[in-house]
Amino acid sequence: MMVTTSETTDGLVPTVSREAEVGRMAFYEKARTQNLAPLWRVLHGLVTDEPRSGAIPAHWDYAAVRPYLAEACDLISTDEAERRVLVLENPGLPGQSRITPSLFAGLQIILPGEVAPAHRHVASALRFIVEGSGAYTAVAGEKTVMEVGDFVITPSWTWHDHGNHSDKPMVWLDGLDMHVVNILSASFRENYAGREHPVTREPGASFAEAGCNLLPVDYKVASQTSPLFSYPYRVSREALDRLSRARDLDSCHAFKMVYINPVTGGPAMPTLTTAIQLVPKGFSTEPYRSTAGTVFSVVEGKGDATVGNVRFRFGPKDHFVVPSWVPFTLLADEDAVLFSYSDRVIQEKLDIFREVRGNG
Ligand code: GTQ
Repeated sequence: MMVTTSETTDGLVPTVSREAEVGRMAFYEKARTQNLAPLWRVLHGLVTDEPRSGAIPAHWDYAAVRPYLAEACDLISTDEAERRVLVLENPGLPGQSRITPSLFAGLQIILPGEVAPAHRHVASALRFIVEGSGAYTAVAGEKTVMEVGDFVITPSWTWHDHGNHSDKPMVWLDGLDMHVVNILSASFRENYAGREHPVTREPGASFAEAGCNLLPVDYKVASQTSPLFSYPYRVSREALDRLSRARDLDSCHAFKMVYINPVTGGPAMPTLTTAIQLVPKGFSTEPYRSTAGTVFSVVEGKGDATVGNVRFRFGPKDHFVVPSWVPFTLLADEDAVLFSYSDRVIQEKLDIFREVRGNG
């Protein structure tokens, strides 16, 4: 057999004669009949030199998105839709309901008088409130009223319904881990027999139990998810404000706090890292990249974000995504507060998380 060499992206590799190639193709086809496939044809696409997420930097201006949410309300009720959500789809991953390969993001809108019926699923959800005031989410029999900037958790396999008794529409960002659950083939879901799950606990019960640096004596940890399912914005905003006076800022993150489970000291959710950060007026963050693709929801302030080669303005209620391994910076013209979530906690559990600070 005549063997020559040629230049490819992998460097100098042997090429084969046409005759040998025909022989190999016949072998591949024959092997397929036995459910066998040659690794050498796909190896470097499977075990890549660097993360190749397919996701690209993208942003959703709220002024552009909001009319679509309104139009969705004209077209379908919450009852019919079950959850009236417009998915924030990464343009690099069209038709897959993904903002990154592992993360789901959507904007859910619920009108006055509507109830999103009770169901439960293995996938965990986070809500980050974007617009409105006074609608509630009920988790495992406890209702909590939601305000802009609140972070609310729906732990895995807990009954939850959402309702709006206020006089204005309510919009929140949904972040779910269902793509991770699905890749592990571990998804279950079921509807509750009624529309709303019965309320069995006082509002504020979870906060009393776990939110005051106190725990009931002999408290048993029942799950890895925080028993505090609501983290009100007024509390996190004040923490950021005080922190900004008490600590030096971080060159890449300014003042960034992760939401924790107060019982374990670990992350608030077992599959999603959630954070709130303050970038003070005039501050520009140093370039930062990590293997954890991250979704941002802007609460306050305006500025410029540069994500890879894409530069855009951000302002309140806007959303954007920084894919894995893409360097980004934030420059705030006004004190800016941003919520974010990623799959970092999963990567840390698996010892595969990597980050680079600065122009490394
Ligand atoms: O509110 O339960 O955006 O089950 C996607 C799936 C929201 C929810 C979503 C869901 C929900």
